[in-house]
Amino acid sequence: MSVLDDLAVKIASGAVRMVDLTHTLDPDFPVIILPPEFGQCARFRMEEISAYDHRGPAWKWNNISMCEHTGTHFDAPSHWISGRDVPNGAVDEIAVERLVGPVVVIDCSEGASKDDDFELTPEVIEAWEAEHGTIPEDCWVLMRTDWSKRRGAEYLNMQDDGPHSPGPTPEAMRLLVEERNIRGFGTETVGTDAGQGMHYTPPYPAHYILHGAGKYGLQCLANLDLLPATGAVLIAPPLKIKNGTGSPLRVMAMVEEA
Ligand code: 23J
Ligand code: MN
Repeated sequence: MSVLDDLAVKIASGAVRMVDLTHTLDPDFPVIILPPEFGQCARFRMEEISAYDHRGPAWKWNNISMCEHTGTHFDAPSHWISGRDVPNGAVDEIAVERLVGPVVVIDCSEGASKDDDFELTPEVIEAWEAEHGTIPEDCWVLMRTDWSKRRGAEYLNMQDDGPHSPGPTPEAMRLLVEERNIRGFGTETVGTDAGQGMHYTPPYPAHYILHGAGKYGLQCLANLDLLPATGAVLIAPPLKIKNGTGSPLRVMAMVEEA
């Protein structure tokens, strides 16, 4: 059987399990809140055009609007100043082959349950590699924190000094990007960076280091607890927005059952 015939049969039978890693686009889903001197990201909005009524007797449809970085979304290199001159750095320029690829999951859920500012460090990555092997080149790396199970104000976790949520250190990002040469990095939190990520050098190191090297980001992922540490394939195609810096998308993974 050909690879594709085999895959189609296995998806239909459940031998290859499809996992939806996407939150529902919903006006109530939180968006990142930056310090007030900066421009802000818009939530998802939906406005009814018609619903089988005098505005359109046989059809229902809606106008929608949102920030490129609302809900479960993709970050392209052009999102960050470090990536402004990266070739093919906007979502419409990324080759489709880049949008399907292998994925590993680093489980930080225990640490994140005890520490809202839990850091993914080189030590955490090296401990993961001691168990699962070296992170392969050109692989998506997802940081599992179970943060996607939080609801309402708990998700942004805004305190007097700003948001508190887990994320990677600059050293961890340099290891993943410069030594492992990953394809991209994804999180269950509102950013690829920690809530307090502006206090690192450089500020927002995940954004700065990933995008400067032409790597991608995924944020507000869900269901990472349903993925194996290694062996899954991620499907993450952003919308083809001309010069877009990111886009909401449906993210899914294929997992071969043992
Ligand atoms: C702009 C500035 C800082 C951050 C972000 C956007 C994001 O997290 C994003 O959605 O890319 S941290
Ligand atoms: Mn983003």
